Amino acid sequence: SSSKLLIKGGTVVNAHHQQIADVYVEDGIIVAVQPNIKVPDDVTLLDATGKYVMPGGIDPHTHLAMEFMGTETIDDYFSGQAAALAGGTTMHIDFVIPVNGSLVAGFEAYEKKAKKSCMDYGFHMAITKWDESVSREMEIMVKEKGINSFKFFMAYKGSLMINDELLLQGFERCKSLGALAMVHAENGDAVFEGQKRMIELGITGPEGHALSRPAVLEGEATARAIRLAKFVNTPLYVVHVMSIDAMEEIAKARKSGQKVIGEPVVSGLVLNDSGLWDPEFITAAKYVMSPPIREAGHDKALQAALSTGVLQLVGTDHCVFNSTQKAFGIDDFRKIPNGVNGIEERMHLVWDTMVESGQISVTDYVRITSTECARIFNIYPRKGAILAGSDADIIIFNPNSSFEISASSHHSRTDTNIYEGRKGKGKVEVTIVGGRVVWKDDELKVVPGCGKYIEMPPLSYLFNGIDKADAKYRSSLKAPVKRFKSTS
Ligand code: DUC
Ligand code: ZN
Ligand code: ZN
Repeated sequence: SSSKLLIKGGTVVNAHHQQIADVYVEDGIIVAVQPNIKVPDDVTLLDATGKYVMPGGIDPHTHLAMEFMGTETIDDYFSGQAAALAGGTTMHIDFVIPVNGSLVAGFEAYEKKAKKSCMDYGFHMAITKWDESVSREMEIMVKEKGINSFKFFMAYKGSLMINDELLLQGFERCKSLGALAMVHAENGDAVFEGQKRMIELGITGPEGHALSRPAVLEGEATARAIRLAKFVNTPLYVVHVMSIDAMEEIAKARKSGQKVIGEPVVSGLVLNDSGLWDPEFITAAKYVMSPPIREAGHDKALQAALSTGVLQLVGTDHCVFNSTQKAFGIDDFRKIPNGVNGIEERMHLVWDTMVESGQISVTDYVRITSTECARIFNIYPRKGAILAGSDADIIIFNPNSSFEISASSHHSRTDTNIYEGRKGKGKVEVTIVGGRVVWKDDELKVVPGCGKYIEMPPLSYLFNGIDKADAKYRSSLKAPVKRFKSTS
C-alpha cells in the first residue's frame, strides 16, 4: 500500500553527513535509514541509485493568498504549494497578516486559507502596526498558536512601517516571549523621498522603483536594526538580504558575536538588474519586488556570503501577481504590486548556482535549503533531516539530469516567470511529502487538505546566554562608575 515506502540505493544527504543507504517509510514517518534494508511486502519501491536522497526543501519566506497593495497574490495555499512540491520544497513558512489590527483574527483567517494545503506549513506573524493590544496578542500567538517569529517593517511608510521607538518595544516583546524578531530592513522615510524625486523627474516606469530605494537605504536600515537589537539584547533575523551593504552589516555583527541571522532570497542571489528594465512595461514590472533586485555584483557577493556562512539559509519571498495586477502600476511604479515568484524554482536554482558552480558541498546545500530553517524555527529534527523518526518529506535529486524554467510549464498561477528560459544542471525527479509520492515523471498528484500546521515552539536555544548578558548589564548599572573627575 502507499503507506509503506522504500527508497533504495541512493546517497542519503543530511546537513552533517552523507552515506549510501536505503530509507524506509511507514505512515508518513521515516522508520529506518541504513544500507541493504530487506524489501517488505506491499511496499512502494523507488530506485535512487546514482541519485541524492535529501530532505525536502523548507522555504522560510512566502506570501500565499496575501492581500497586498490593493490586490491579492495569485497563488493561494493550493497553487503555491503545488508549485513548491513540483520543485522539491515540502514545507514553507508563510506570513500571517493581521486583520483589522488583530493578530488572533489574522491567525484565524490564515487557518482558513490553509485548509486546502497539500504540504505542511508554519506561520510567521507580520506586525503591521504597534499598540498595547498587539503586544498582548503576541503572547497568545506564542503560547497558544505555535508562532515563534514576528516581522517588523522599517519600510512601507504610511501603511506597515513603524518608527524606532515602536520597533524597540516590539523587539523587547519578542525577547520576553522567546520569539525571534524579524525585520524588513529599508529606510522607509528615505524611500518615500526617493519615490517623490523619481516622480518629479518624470521617471514613472519600473526602473524608478529600483532607483528610488537603492542599496544604501537597505544598508542603513539593516545597520540600525542590528544596533537596536543589540541595545535590547535580543536575536535578530533579517529577511530578504538583497545587497552587499546589508550583508556586510550582518557579517560585522556576527563577527562581534551578536546573534543575527541573514536570509538571502533566490532572486537576489541569481539575478541582477542589468537589462532588466525593459521598455516593455510588463516585461520589467514582473521583476518589481522590495527590496529591489540590485546591480551586478550584489548577486555574486551574496552567493559568496552564503558559501562562507555569513548568511545562513535561502528563502524566496514568493509573492506573485499576474500581468493584469502588475499593470495597476502602468502610470506609476509606486502602484505596481511588489513581489516575484520562486517557490518552485528555489531548489533548482540554488543547486545550479551554489553546488554545480563548486561554491558549496551537497551537505551545505541541504543545510541552506532545509536543515538550517528547521533548526532556527525549532522544528528540527522532525523537519530538515532524513533520520529515523523524522517526517517523510524527501526528494530524490538527479545531479546528472537538467531543469528548464518557463511560465508555460510551471505550476504557479502567474502568467510570467522571472527566470523564464533559464536552464541548468540537476533535477528534482521525485518529491515525497508526508510519505506520499506527489511528484514523479514530471507528473504532479497533490492531495489538498493533507497538509498539517506545524507549531513552532519558543526559541529557548537562541536565548541561551542572553540572560547572563542581561545580568551583567544590570550589575554594571548598579556598580559605582566614576564618570567625571572633580576639578576642585
Ligand atoms: N516585498 C515584496 O516584494 N513583496 C511582499 C512584501 C515585501 O516586502
Ligand atoms: Zn519584506
Ligand atoms: Zn516577504
